[in-house]
Amino acid sequence: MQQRSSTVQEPPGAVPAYRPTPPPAWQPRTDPAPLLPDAEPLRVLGTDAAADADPALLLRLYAELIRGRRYNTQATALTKQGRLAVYPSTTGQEACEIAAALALEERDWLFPSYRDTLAAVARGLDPVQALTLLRGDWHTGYDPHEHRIAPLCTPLATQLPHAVGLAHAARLKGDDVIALAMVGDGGTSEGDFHEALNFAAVWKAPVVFFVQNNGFAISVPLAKQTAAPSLAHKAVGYGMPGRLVDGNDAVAVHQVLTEAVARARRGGGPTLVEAVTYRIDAHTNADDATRYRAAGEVETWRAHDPILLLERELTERGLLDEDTRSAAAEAAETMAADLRERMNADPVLDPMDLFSHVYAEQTAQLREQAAQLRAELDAEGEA
Ligand SMILES: Cc1ncc(C[n+]2csc(CCOP(=O)(O)OP(=O)(O)O)c2C)c(N)n1
Repeated sequence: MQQRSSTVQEPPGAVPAYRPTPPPAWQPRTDPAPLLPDAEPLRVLGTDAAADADPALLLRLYAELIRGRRYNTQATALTKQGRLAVYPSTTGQEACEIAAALALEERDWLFPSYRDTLAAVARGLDPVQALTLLRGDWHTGYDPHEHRIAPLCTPLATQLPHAVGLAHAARLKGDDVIALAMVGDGGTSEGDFHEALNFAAVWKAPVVFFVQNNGFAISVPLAKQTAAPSLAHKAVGYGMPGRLVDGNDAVAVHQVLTEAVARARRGGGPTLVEAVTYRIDAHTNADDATRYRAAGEVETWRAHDPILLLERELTERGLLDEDTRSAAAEAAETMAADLRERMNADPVLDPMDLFSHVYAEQTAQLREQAAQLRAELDAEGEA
């Protein structure tokens, strides 16, 4: 091929010919390779790595999983008795819920979705308070500041920008606080998910985004939701690491979340964790999952149950004797009996509470409506 001369002689007085100059050498702004998730979800249980797991942690996870499963069955039963308006079960997802709670320090914040009451309970919230919203009672049901658990968010993914704002503010103030925000696979299609990830990465906010990919957004399977190689891959586009983990392996989820929290705490910025799990029950008690999925699929996942996986490991290491089993079962039963009894009592509600805690300062309209309700209640009282 003929080479072009770079030293063309211009005739005197001629307009210089246009000579294209090469653009500055292009470099990726961030090397994407270290941000990419592993090719397969991380597993610890049933692998050689399980031998390194601390027995105390395994036993703690076991007791929490047993209690978590019992909490799920009890809450579901309460919907059938009309004591709970709606319950989005986390049966089969307990490893994710428990690990999320255990990965945080007391001073950190949890940002749950409507499905994550178990994570709140595992963090120490009273189960009755955790279920208040789903019962249709008074506002959030607990003081978010006291427990460092943000209100359960029903509008999908709205908890994510809240988490970023809190974590960024904490960092500006010099407070050692991490925010862990939970979201479902469907929630990753919301604009709030993308905006939250973008701001978090640009600001290096101390946030962990924890996606529980349970296969479905109500009846919509993941394949109809996204064409991405995995949800963890979405992290790379924002410049943060994406991690993929087996969501039914309590030890693996605990490990990945603990590492992501530690990274955020030392100023490394946000991480997106995708836990691959499965929603064993219907979306809520108001949904019929048999209309959109085959029973065989559910059975395949039951064989990969988080409790089964952990029990196998504990048994192999000689850590699961009868006493341990019955102590865990008894503690779970005590919690369920207490929950049942307290949820069976009709709550004493003051209709005037409708107007409390809506705004820091009540608006004129709210004051007017409150006065109207007060007058109606007084008139009823006199009748
Ligand atoms: C902004 C918004 N759009 C739609 C809904 C209705 N909705 C409630 S739950 C849900 C599915 C969410 O699925 P996913 O994020 O995968 O979480 P999962 O319920 O499986 O935990 C939808 C579409 C909503 N709550 N908020």
